[in-house]
Amino acid sequence: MDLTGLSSKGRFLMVLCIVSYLYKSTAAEGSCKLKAKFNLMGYKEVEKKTVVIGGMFPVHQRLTDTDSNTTIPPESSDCEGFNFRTFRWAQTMLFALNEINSRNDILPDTELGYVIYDSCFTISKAVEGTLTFLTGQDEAVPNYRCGDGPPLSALVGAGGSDLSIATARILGLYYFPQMSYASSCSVLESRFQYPTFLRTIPSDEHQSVAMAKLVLHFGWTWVGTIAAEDDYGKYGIKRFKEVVEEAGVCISFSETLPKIRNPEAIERIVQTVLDSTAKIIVVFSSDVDLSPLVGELLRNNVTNRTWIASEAWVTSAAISRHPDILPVLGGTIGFAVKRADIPGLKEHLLSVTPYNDSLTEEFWGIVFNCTMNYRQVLSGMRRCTREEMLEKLNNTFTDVSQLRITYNVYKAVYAVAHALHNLEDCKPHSGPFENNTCADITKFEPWQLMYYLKNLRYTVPHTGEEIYFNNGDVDGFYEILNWQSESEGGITYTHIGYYNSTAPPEERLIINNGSIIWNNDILETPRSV
Ligand code: TCR
Repeated sequence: MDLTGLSSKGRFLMVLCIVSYLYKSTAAEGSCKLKAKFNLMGYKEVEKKTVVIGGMFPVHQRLTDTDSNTTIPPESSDCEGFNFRTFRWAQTMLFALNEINSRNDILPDTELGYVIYDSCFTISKAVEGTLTFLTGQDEAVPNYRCGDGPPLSALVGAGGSDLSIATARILGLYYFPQMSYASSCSVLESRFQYPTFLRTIPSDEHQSVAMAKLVLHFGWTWVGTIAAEDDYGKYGIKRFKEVVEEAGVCISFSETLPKIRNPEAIERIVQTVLDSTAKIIVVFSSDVDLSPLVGELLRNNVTNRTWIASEAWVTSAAISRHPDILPVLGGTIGFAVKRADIPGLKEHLLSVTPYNDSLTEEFWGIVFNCTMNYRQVLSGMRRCTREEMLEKLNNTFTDVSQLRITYNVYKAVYAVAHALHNLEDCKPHSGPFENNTCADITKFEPWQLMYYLKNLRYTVPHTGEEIYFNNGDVDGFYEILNWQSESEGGITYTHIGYYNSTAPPEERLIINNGSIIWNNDILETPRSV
């Protein structure tokens, strides 16, 4: 394949063409077409060395259906279903980068730039983004990167475990570090298969065991399970079942939530729940995959059950802010990763404008039901006035009360920055590499950064939490939350205990039974049948 030919085509595309000299061969041709819709790039042009960090977030929820017409060249699919929660995660990466760039004690002589991809909750998009990132092209040709711009450091992403499993296999080939904030699946523990994967979210090995311990704690012996049709759901439930079955608990039913819209399958699951005598139901799923089932449970008014929530939906506004959710899901108990307050983040989120990039433009249009696109105005849509105010809204994007995965994103960006800092800070002749050499921040190899990530220990700003990776993983710690009714008829997540995988076995699960309010506002622990 003629690689030079490819680069001269100038098909490298940016949404924000801030990085004019980043890819000389293409920028020289002045071809900055707006084609790769969901890539954001940028760094300030200052007299500093620059390193680029990649980010990948599932900002859209799915691919748009495309017809399989093979008479025209195929194009990369579009995405739809803008998700405010995951867009907050992406914005948090920008916030953390700004914070780091304005500090003098981390990377004082180096500026961090970024490239952010939307993985659209889809493996193919995640793979496409990874290849684009590695190659610097909008065409995914591995092993090739045009121009000799700033070095790439690590990829923060990719979202769900099934996406990270795919991207980690590609990145692993190049020994390129990946720092995940949400991919918790236990299979990602294997350094043999995923040599350069690290994460700031604990492995689900801990969560599955914690859920099993919770079931045993209440003396339940008959439970139903529901899992998302992905690695997160399948492996999470598998491990849970292993532990409870060993302790003599029986599984009444095991259902799988479809990934692709399938109302009949959802109705069947509701019927199974209704027909079963099991009153305790464990659900390992993301909120996106669980939503259709919740809608159907509400329609059928399925009450009198106790739902056990995995981390991915326990504090999801998409589920808990449903009107009339209380009779159905009130009393839910679930596991949540550490929460934090991040000073300044709210202001950053409120400062987003529709002019930043294509994602903020789309966000603005959805939130204010208007458009910036003159063609759409001509076809009758309301034009955005610029007077719209984010401050006045109260939505998931600007809600900073449950910063959990968001906090993991923050920690992940800081981890990469600290590792880069240590790499730059290396003392000549006493470096860790062959013959005591150091790496050069302007042209280091991915494996050299991997060395610093593996040996990293740093303290997170504002919270003081100490982060280090044990074979790529962090310790298993979860807060246990209970969905209780709020005065205005909504739901509050009440803290009823925690699970700490590093404590001695009998002290790992701590629950204050007395503080729990079960479904239907009952105070007595429900029985499993
Ligand atoms: N791990 C899941 C994905 C996921 C998620 C979330 C998605 C987690 N938490 C919150 C949306 C919202 C935890 C996985 O696939 O590994």
